[in-house]
Amino acid sequence: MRFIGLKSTMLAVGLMLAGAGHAAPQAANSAATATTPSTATAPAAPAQPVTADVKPAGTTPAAAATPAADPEMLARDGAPELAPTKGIGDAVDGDIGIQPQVTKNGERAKHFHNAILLPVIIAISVFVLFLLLWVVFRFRAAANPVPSKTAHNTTIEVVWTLVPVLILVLLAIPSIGLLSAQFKPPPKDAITLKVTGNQWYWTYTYPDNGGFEITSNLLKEKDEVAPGERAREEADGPRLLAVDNRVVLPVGVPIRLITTSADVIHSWAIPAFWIKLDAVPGRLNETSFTIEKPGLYFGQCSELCGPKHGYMPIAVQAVPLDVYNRWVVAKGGTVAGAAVAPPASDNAAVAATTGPTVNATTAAPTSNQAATANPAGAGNPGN
Ligand SMILES: [Cu+2]
Repeated sequence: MRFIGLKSTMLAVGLMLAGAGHAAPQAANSAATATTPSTATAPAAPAQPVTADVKPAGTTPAAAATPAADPEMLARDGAPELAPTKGIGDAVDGDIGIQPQVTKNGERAKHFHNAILLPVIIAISVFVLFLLLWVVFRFRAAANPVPSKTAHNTTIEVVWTLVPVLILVLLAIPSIGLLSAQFKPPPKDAITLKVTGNQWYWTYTYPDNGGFEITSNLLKEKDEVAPGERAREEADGPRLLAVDNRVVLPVGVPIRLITTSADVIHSWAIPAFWIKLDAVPGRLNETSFTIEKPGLYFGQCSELCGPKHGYMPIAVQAVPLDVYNRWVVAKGGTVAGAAVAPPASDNAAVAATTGPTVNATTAAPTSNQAATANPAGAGNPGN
């Protein structure tokens, strides 16, 4: 009977761990729901983005010096010149894993995934596989002609119920902490970026900077553009990810991200930020993040939104705060705490005198669509 008890114990442990091995990834998935960036295309390159002159974290918009428009700083779309860095903010062929993260939550999530979830999942899977092979060979009919008829063992049943529960609880603690960090409200001095999904392009509004708006379309390839239309170049970014107007955001300053949609549900996702937020018509979704490193980061719409869903990429350019402020002014926006004389916009100048308060958003959006001649709202035909 002792031998039968031992066998039963081993089988029970095997079954128990099989259950835990199945359940653990589910816990991981549920923990990361709503904000898990796509991991299928994740590179893990160590290189740093190229931009120098990083503003220290924690600098607030109000502390900014008076910015001045600097046309020489600007690339064709009005954003500061910055070419993509291989392995940063984008997928790399053949790589697996999660992209290098440039937000605190992203680093935390990546660590949780790599240092906790993966080892637990692998250990359980390997142990269960070992037990299965052991059972298959040791207790096959030829080696074990008279099988045990043991049916119940209360101790084992309690163990194989409690141990998986314990494993899940231990995984849930860091998981729930991460989930709550991802939805922590932004501080009052955060800069707001309002993202509106459209079929099939994005519009971005900067309500804290005078309410100007930019429209971001996919840059088509040379053989796809109409005469006079701008085609993608290498410095713009990879095919299907490069856009005509990049979103420019400051480094080290909390960003309040608000998403909504003008038509169907889209999802604004940047893997390097650990951000994925649905854009739902008639609703505002909100989250926040702080970009820690300057660079160019790419993402895509991550909610099936129609036939051209794959042709509405996202490109975020993270720059030091003073560069961001100059870009804002060049776009006709206003900068907090600074007397600004933006070009060609009386409304923006009025907003500047009162500061970027709630009413600043009533200023008419300033058009900036000269960069590519891609008409706002036209979307892209794709391929
Ligand atoms: Cu979409």
